[in-house]
Amino acid sequence: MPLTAVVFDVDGTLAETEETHRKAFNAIFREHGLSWNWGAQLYKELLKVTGGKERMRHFIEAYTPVDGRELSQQEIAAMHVEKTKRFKEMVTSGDMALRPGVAGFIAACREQGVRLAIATTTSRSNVDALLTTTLGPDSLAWFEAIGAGEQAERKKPAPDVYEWVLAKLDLPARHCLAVEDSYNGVQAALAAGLACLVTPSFYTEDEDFGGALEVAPSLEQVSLEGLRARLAAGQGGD
Ligand code: XBP
Ligand code: MG
Repeated sequence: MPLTAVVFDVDGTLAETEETHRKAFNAIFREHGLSWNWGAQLYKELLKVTGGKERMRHFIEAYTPVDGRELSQQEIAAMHVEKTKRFKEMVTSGDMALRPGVAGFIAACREQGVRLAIATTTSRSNVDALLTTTLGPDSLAWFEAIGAGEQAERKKPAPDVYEWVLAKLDLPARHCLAVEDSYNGVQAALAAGLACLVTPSFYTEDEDFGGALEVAPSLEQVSLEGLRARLAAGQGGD
């Protein structure tokens, strides 16, 4: 099948953002007088639940922290709004960089007429902050569909955000390739029918990526021409 569009995950795939997410969560917890502090080892476990609000709820239920039991869904949502604001400030004022090979791969897609899209569980405003900070203010327009947490009833590993993106692109899944860094992301892409290339990230490098088309250390090691040839020859699980 021809490769018509590439659909990128954001966190961990375009950039190593999860440490910034973790610090933003901890800052907001502190400001709310909560005694929670998510360390890297705990955060790795918590990342199995996608979505910041869902992760906070899971933390309260699975770890029963002191001060956690009385938090309502509304309070969690309000704290998450503050966390999103803090994350954006950290991204736009800090030294956030794209992962190696990402800018070149996106440029190659644009040069070769391969359409671009995003499928992420994070909030849309975080995507905008990351793209404009790293790729420039015009870059949002390069992506024909930006599916974010707001668009998906169920977050990854459910296929919802990919299905939303496919509908926006008006393309069948077999014409698209997903790029992900986590097994949750791979499952979402595969469940929506897309072939999936994986570039594992800091928090996901020891995960199992069964079903992926290819696993590469980063996009620096991946040739778009090679992928297009493989998919055209029907090696994408079509
Ligand atoms: C990323 C996530 C997100 C971020 C935090 O998963 O799970 O929840 O950790 O962002 P993916 P929010 O890379 O599969 O999109 O707090 O905005 O949810
Ligand atoms: Mg990811």
